[in-house]
Amino acid sequence: MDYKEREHLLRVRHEELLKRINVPVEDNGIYERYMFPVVTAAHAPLEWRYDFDPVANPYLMERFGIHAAFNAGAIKLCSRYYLVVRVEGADRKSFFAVAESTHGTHGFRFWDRPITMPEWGEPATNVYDMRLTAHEDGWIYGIFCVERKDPDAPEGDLSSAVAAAGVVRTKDLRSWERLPDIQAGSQQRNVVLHPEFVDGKYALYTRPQDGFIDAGSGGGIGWALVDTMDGAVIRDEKIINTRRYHTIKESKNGEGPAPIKTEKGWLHLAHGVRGCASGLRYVLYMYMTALDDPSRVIAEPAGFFMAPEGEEYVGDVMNVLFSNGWIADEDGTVYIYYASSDTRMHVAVSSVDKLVDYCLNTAPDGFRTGLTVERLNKLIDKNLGSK
Ligand code: M1P
Repeated sequence: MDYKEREHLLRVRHEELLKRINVPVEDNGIYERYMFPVVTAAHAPLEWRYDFDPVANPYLMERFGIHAAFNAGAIKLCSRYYLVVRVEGADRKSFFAVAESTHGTHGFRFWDRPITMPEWGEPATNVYDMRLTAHEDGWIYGIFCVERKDPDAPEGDLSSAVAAAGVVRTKDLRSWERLPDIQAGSQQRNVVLHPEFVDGKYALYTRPQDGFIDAGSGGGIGWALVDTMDGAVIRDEKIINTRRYHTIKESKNGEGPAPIKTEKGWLHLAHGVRGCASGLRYVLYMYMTALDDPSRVIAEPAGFFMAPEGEEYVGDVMNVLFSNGWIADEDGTVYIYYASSDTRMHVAVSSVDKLVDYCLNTAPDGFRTGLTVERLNKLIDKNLGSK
């Protein structure tokens, strides 16, 4: 195949992928899972991957490998759905890029260029997992993980790193103002800004951790009030959603996207992690907090809300579902954007009413097997009548 034919085929196939319509395939009453991933590495513009100069690139080789597109923040602006995607190159560096759709479930296209993120302090080795919050102060904030090599790592240790929370703000997702990284007494990942002021302060969901990977003594999802986002300092932090033995969040957990406000409380989506023979398993779970105190948990269904299924199990980091973006539409529809196995983005669709019902009417974890069976028998009794 000559150069021109190959280029034509590349462009036709890419366009087919971008135009692919998505359809729901699973409806468990809580959400509808959709058939196709909404954003993948293959969605990246061809201009990012190929040098279309036949002289400089006569074999039409990929000159820049895009390896994965996952862990996207999400927001709706002017009737359009936006994902700020973590795009990872073949060189293992991730960066942010905006993908836009008019549908929410398909038709996502990356903008022409990735975000050129302003640096703050020591330039980051890697950045990822942005949570977007449209705050009542009028700004859209993005909080993301900033990873730098651990300066105290012993010589020869090439994997120890330090995680901190980077902060940017924008009005249009095009121009980004970088603010100082959040200062905290521990490493932090999965930091999320609450959309409203609480007691006149900015409120953060945090995830203190002893090391880069291990939550260690960090007991779970934390809560901290800070005076400003322009130089935020976490002084007091309390744990509001704890890790627990023999649950889906035994090893660690982390807040997902910014919570959604409902008449009955704040809806939260989070990830829980446990260790098993095949490594760490990441699943999604939900909980609700009180309207008058977003740090007070009022409901938490037992177990996972979503866990990997089918191809979702497979990818760069297996057995992982992770979500840092969802969008609640004006009509109450909720688009849950989640990534599988650190590789691709999917969508599941639900509604505010269904998610509130799920949270308030699904039994909490009893923390021992006898109570699980008791709960199951209650349901069977109700359906069959006790005999
Ligand atoms: O590889 C799974 C996830 O691991 C990290 O999440 P956490 O900090 O909760 O362990 C992050 O690196 C995340 O990006 C990744 O998806």
